[in-house]
Amino acid sequence: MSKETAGNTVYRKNYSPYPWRLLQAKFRFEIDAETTRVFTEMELEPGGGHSKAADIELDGQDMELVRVALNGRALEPGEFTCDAERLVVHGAKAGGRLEIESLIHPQNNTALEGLYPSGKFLLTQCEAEGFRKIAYFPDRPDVMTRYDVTLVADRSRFPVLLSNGNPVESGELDDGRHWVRWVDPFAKPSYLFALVAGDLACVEDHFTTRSGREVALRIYVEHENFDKCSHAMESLIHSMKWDEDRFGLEYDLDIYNIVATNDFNMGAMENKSLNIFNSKYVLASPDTATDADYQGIEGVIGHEYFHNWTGNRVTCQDWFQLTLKEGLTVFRDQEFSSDMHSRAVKRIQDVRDLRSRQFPEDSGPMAHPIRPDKYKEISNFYTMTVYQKGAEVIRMYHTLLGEDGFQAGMRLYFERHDGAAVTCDDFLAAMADANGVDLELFSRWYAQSGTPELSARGDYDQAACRFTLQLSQKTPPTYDQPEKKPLLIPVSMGLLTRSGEALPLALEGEEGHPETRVIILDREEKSFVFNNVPEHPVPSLLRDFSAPVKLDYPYSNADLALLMAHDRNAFTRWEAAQTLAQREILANVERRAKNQALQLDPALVPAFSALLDDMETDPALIAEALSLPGEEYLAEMMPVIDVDGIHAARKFVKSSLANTLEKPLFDRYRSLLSPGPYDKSPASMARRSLRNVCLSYLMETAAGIGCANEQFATSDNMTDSLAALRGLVWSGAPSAAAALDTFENRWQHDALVMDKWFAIQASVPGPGTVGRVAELVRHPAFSIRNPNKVRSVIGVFALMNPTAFHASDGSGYRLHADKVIELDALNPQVAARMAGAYNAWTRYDDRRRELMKSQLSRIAATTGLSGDVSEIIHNALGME
Ligand code: 0A1
Ligand code: ZN
Repeated sequence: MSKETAGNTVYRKNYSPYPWRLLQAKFRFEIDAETTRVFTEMELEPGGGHSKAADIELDGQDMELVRVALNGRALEPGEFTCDAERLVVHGAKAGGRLEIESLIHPQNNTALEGLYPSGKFLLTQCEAEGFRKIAYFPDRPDVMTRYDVTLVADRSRFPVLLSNGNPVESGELDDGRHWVRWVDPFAKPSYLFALVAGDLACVEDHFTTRSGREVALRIYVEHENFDKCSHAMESLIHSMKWDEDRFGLEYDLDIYNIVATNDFNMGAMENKSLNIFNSKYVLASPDTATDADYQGIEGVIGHEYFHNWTGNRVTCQDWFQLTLKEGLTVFRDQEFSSDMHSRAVKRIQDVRDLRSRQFPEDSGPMAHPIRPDKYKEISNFYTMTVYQKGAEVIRMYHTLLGEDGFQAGMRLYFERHDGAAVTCDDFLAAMADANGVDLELFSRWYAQSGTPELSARGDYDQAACRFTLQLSQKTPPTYDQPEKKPLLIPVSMGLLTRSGEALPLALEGEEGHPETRVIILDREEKSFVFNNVPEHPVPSLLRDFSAPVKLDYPYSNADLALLMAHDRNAFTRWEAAQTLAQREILANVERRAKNQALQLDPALVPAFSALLDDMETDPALIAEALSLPGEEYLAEMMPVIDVDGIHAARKFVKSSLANTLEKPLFDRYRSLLSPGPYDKSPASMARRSLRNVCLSYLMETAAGIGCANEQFATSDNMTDSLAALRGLVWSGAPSAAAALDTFENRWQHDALVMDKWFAIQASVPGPGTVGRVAELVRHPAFSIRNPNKVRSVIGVFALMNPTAFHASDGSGYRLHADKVIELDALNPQVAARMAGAYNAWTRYDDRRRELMKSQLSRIAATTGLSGDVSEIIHNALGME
């Protein structure tokens, strides 16, 4: 990827292949925390795009170069140049064997990219461009080669030495060091390289693939966590089985290693046969992990495992294609979780997440298509858009082609591209060719940013028994793209009678489909005429959220109540409840702004009360329906965000419902008490989920504190303990401080549980939390060097607690900016995530805009600001 730069922006259109073919890469790492010596040996020959005069350009950062030799001859100064970003070997002609010796200093690496320390061990993180901090190398995903890696280290400090592939040899040196040689038989790009060295415990199991390969499964953790790996191991086994059953994909090596670390910038990393995980996504026991943690572990273990085919066997040509592996792999992990648990609940949770985090990204200064056209710092593009909207795009292929058509497309994709580095266009072509369809129009989803607005209108002709549904679309301009074109939007739908019966769906000239069908909007406007419709129907639209759009249909509240009670599709039933609640909350935001009294539409009460009385439906679904839309999503609905109004109105609606429905809430809460000890079955998780939603409503009533105190005192699991603690702390209960102390005393030695203790306090609504956060960052268990701690305190406060972060005196912004600046000097990637808190700054009132702008300017003016934070801040400032 030639980094043709215009103020160091990288453009997709400037892609050109690497002029050399890399036949082999051999490494010898003499590992030591202070200084690690790296010997690199590469076999190069001219490749596609090679010109005779070509130099050999290698990426390299934060390293010391000791020696370079070509074909056995040490190069003289003048035969190569080396600067802070690359090593260039001049006049390499036909290539040959290039040898390099270099030094790195892992101990000083606080950015957690490259080779770095965590606790008492050393590990690597290479995606996207971290390998260049380990060795001089063509650090780009389209350069794939086989790795032969020898690790040498002191046996007592580093008894475990791991890399990708298989251990083929090992031995002892007479100075107390030992060595292991690992060979990975699969060619791979450098971002999938990993090494781990240290004293770790290993939990082992095995899996037999359906063609009979015996795979050793090993999870490496720090010794004290040895007993917290069983759920991760089970999840891995389930993932391997599921990928065989649903996608026909088998594991391809004899070893699958996972290493858990407390110090990780992201969730986990899919390095070939040596995954590295944030310990949050490995370690669990009922008393330390919540049900959400258990599900998160299953999802992330699945995600990394599924990358072995979608990402590793077939990888990305360049980083603009990131969604090729990420959107697809998120889709696969979503499907895995849906097949393992409730499909409807998973869909609801994913859509909630998309709306509250991806929609704002698309309407803010970092808006980009799922396949971006340019970037400054690639780490800033591991986004909700590339991942979650990318997964929605894959889901639309699935909706359009069906499971069989989709799987045929996947088979063709692997047939054509196994072992190669390819593009999103290649994926689309495989889907189109396998199904004999033209997906030209669909390709716009890759190129266009922004959330499309889908507007639907119905017209009923009684005499002709005909219902006409008129659909139209418009994507508002985004910061990166002023002009938008119509997209291909699949709309899954049904029609309901006023008594909730499903009507057959017969378009003109058709026999009719029962209950659900997918109609396709492929231009700006289109009408669909349904025949034999005996009465004015209520349309059920966008079932299962068949496209990532904002839907507008003029439903009456009665229509919504009907859909909520009778629609065949669980997602649209939930959606109707959300829309009802959202209308009610936004109406109260308006009343409050006009100094009018807040009020609850009495029609809402029976709809919510019916949910509490429903003993048939999955309790987890009822819990979702009772959960009001979040403040971030409500903010998306307002041209000027009224932070305090949204919070007050939402609280008013919740509290009014809670006090009106106190008795049924209390009864349901009581009835859901688990009869026995904790178990992690989906049914038990569903009961806890509904019970704790009831508790959160009850916290608005006189009964709440009593329930929470009792639950906190008697719970045998983290899900219930934490829900009770949150209830007490958020409601400012007299017992809250003591409960926090009890919790802290019990868990002070467990980093992951302490993250929860921090997060609960940083999430308390209201400006008072600014002072509390200032105290939390001074707590001995807090460390700004640890990303999980940063996310639990600064991330929760700045990205998930609007009434605290946006405290009207600007104190939240000041504190946050101080921390972003401090963090940037240590870990730019995580600092850049935190800096995203200002992304919607132009949508607030004048006073807050000014206050935010001055902090943005202060950050921008910091000397030595990283490229990561600079890109985020300058984009935000550029919005004016
Ligand atoms: N490929 C990983 C995500 C990941 C990206 C960057 C990282 O370090 C900066 C780490 C992980 C995934 O999708 O799981
Ligand atoms: Zn991924």
